[in-house]
Amino acid sequence: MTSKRGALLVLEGCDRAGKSTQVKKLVDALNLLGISAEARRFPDRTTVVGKLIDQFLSRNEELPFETVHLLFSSNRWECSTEIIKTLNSGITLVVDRYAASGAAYTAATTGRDLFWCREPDRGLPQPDLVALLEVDTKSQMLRSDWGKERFDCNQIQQKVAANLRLLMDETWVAIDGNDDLEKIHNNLVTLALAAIDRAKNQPVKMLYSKEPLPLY
Ligand code: NYM
Ligand code: MG
Repeated sequence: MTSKRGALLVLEGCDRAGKSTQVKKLVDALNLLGISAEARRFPDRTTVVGKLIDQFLSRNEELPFETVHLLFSSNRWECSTEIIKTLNSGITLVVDRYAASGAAYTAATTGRDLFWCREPDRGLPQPDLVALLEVDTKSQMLRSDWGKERFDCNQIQQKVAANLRLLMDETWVAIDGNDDLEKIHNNLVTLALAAIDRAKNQPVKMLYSKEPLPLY
């Protein structure tokens, strides 16, 4: 790493928590402040694996949920080298969902424990900050396209919300997603700037491991 690296910032939460809106606003705000930042999202439906995930989510493909779990993780792995390169080139990434969604949704849909669910993501680039947007699950159902995709059901969402809470560690911050949009945004900018500052002189770490990621 020759210069200061960018930070890996992740927004997590149930469907309809406001993540996509906040990711866009945060990237725009950071760029306005002169900080190079880009948005990403998972699942990344543009890749080979992502296309299969999209077929599953839109109910055009039937697959066991455990198989899909590995596809979601695989989708992150196929992007991981590029993510590391981007971070090490000094660009901050603001990511809409990451490994925690993988574990929280599969634990909710299969009943498998969170340890099993986390395992395929071990060794991925570790987020420098995970902001968990928590919303009143009832408001999700008001969305016009609600229920079209798999997992868009209140019972699953409530389990996902509980699982996300269980996955919290020292890199996470919980945010009240029912708050005013601008208030959430301002909060996220403050958290992001602090995380970017903390991360800039440290190597990218490995997820679910104390070892730093070997540079490549
Ligand atoms: N999802 C997303 C998972 O089940 N596992 C994962 O690893 C990820 C990243 O995909 N209901 C689920 C959560 C969503 C669905 O995501 C599609 P989005 O953000 O609605 O496009
Ligand atoms: Mg969704």
